[in-house]
Amino acid sequence: MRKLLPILLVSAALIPIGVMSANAAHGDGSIRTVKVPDEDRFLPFAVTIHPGDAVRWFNGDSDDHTVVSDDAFNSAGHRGADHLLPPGNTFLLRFNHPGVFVYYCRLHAHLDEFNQPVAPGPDGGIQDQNGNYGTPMSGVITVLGD
Ligand SMILES: [Cu+2]
Repeated sequence: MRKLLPILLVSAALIPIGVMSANAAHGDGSIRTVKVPDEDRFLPFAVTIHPGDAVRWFNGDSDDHTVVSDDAFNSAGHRGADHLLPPGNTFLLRFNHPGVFVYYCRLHAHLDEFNQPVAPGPDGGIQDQNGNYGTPMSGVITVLGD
């Protein structure tokens, strides 16, 4: 018993750590939702996932939006993505390796000379009764590494 006890203690300590690191390194195929609420933005703006997970965009607004890849920055795949998202529709992308996926709506933002999404002016972006806050309709997905 004197020799067995330390082995049992070490084993008990290692099991939870092994489970935790396995979850951190690999996605479980879960799906995170990014919603377009009743205004020109993606909610939440930033989503962090693991390889193997997916993101589903849902347009809960009353007009068209798009999910467009900012190819100058994207390293998580899906370069060239340009998907129309009509009201009530969903669009899903699965991410299989680490990196970032920076995206914007080409109807409510555009890229400047540095490939940064910028607001479209007074006709789009997040607005209140007094006008435009100057916020481009954009977002970022971060796919964590191992
Ligand atoms: Cu839009």
